[in-house]
Amino acid sequence: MKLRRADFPTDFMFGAATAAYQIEGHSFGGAGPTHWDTFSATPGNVVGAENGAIACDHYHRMDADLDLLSDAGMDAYRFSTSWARVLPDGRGTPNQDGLDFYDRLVDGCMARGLKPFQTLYHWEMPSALADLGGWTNPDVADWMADYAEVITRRIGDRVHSIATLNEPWCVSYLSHFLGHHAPGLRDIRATARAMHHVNKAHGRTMTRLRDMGQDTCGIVLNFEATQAASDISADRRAAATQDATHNRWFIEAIAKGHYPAEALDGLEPHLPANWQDDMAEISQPIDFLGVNYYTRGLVQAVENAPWPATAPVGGPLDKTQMGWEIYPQGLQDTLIRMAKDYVGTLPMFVTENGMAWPETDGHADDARTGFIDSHLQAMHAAIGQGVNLQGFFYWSLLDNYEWAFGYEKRFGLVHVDFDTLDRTPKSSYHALKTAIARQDPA
Ligand code: IFM
Repeated sequence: MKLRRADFPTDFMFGAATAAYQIEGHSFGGAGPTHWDTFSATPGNVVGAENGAIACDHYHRMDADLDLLSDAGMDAYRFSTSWARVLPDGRGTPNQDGLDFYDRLVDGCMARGLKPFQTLYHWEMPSALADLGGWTNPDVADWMADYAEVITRRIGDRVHSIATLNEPWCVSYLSHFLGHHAPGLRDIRATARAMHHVNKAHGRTMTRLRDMGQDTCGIVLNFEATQAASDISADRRAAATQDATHNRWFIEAIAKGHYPAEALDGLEPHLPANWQDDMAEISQPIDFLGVNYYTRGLVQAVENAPWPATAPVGGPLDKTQMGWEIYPQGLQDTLIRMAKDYVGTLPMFVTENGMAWPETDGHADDARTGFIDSHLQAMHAAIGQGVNLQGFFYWSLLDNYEWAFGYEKRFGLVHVDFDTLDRTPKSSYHALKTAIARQDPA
């Protein structure tokens, strides 16, 4: 890799990220059912109808996994706590085994000098709350704040930071409009409500965390480099619409207290009554912004179609195993845009960036090393242009459950054999370890 730790600011943190349902093994330790258990059990939703019941068995292998992070010389670990592991029915009586597990996880991080970056919601809605409408129910904001309080009482004294949600666009639009993720809806009213209620839940949870005296609280949003497939005005309008729903809806609500007009064009009739009353709580200050970035999105207009009247277009760039174009310039542009248009000098972290790549003999994955290298250069360039970027988390530490794609798409720095659950660091793990090694003082 071209860049080394010494090329980044002194306190810049390098880490890796995971999420609870994707690695823990949800069948262990008294966790309650989630909407991903039922979505994956419904034929046609998930490749091979695979689920997170065993996943990487991180529940029983946590120490070895934390060793992988510290052995690589990482500074921080981004993980999520599972709502349904903490509160199996979503509300009510906590699961002591679940609380104990996260207590051990945070202690395990501290013992290894890893800063724990917690995310409260990384996609597994407890089934009992999904039965009540999940993200379409306005009460979800209070349910989430209550859950945040329970887990924060247990580990809030030791976590380095708390993100309320991971990728609200996926939680709402991808899951309620495009139907790709649980709960698998394709309904504009449900979408508009979910898109507003995730923001409301963020705001309500921030209020609760502040009441509890927590600092270093923020949110993790996912961005794509949205571009028109051609220069014709209809395609440029399509790109503006997609940019509004994908890239602007959440950050604009949080940083400015309003929604973009291009998104309201289609969604406003379906928003809950008096949604404007929630915007003040949604737009309260955050302490950091997490940026997840993977690819660009080329988009074209679709004639005579209902809003948003857009369609994705395949691009010519090299692609990952997901079929996503590799476009590091988009990460640099996104970081600069966030700083310039929304958050100024607020600390930012690249909380996810990585590539899926097929299993290879001997776990040689030079393509992944090149991907990391090019995206580190994009981050470095953004810092050079004044962006207050304070860290980078590779997605993901381990090959894991890639949601609707099951276990086929491999994002890990560390290979997981899903028969034996053996872990083997890939060549990208070793390359990153070398790049971030601390130099001995001369
Ligand atoms: O695996 C996901 C993760 O859960 C959220 N961000 C994108 C990753 C890759 O698709």
